[in-house]
Amino acid sequence: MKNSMLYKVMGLLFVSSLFSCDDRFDFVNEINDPPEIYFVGSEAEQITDTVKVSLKNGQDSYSFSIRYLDISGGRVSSISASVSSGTLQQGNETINGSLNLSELSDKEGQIGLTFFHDGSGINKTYELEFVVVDQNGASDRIRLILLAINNIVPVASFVYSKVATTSVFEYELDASASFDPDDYLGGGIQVYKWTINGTNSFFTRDAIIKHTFAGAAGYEVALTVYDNDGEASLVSKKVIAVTN
Ligand SMILES: [Ca+2]
Repeated sequence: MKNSMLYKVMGLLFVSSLFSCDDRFDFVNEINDPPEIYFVGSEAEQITDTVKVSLKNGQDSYSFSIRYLDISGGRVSSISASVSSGTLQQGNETINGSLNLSELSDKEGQIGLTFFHDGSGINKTYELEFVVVDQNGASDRIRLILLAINNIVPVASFVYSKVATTSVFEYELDASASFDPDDYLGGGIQVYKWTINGTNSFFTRDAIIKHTFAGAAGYEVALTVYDNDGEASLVSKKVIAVTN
């Protein structure tokens, strides 16, 4: 028994002596692919987006997910996060340098994160960097750049024309001239709210719709548009003289 153990130790020493430390390091690196980390929904190593400095509750944060994997048979040993300022949370826990991988697979996983700006005002840039390291020390990194902005409310505008294909009272309402002034920062119109004569309201996703009025008369058509922050425009109103 003792001899068998001795042979094993000697064998290990013999195999080890075939490789210098540097050789072993090179050998490991040759067979080891580095781990990967990326933003869910984007293959880019760096993405730029905006975080709203809004007075509205629940809109002062930026939620995103990152995904990591190490498919070369190794395992991810750590994911670190550095944040220029503001607060990063994983669930309800504030991240201080290291993301919690304890409940996740060490080969691959997805982590939901939320960033809160520090409230110091608009036009401030936040930089977040995430580095994944595998058990052999190989790494990958991604960056998130967030510009703090205030939401700008959208602007409602529409024109109308008679189409009269299914009814003589059928009109086209075209709100495609409506816009969100902060579309260059990711803003956009999501919903169009039409109100006929102050009472009959309906919502559409499309900017251009067909509407059939009840008969020949004057109708007040009011349009309100909502942007992707849920904020409403001022109302745009027109009176349409519907004819036979
Ligand atoms: Ca907007």
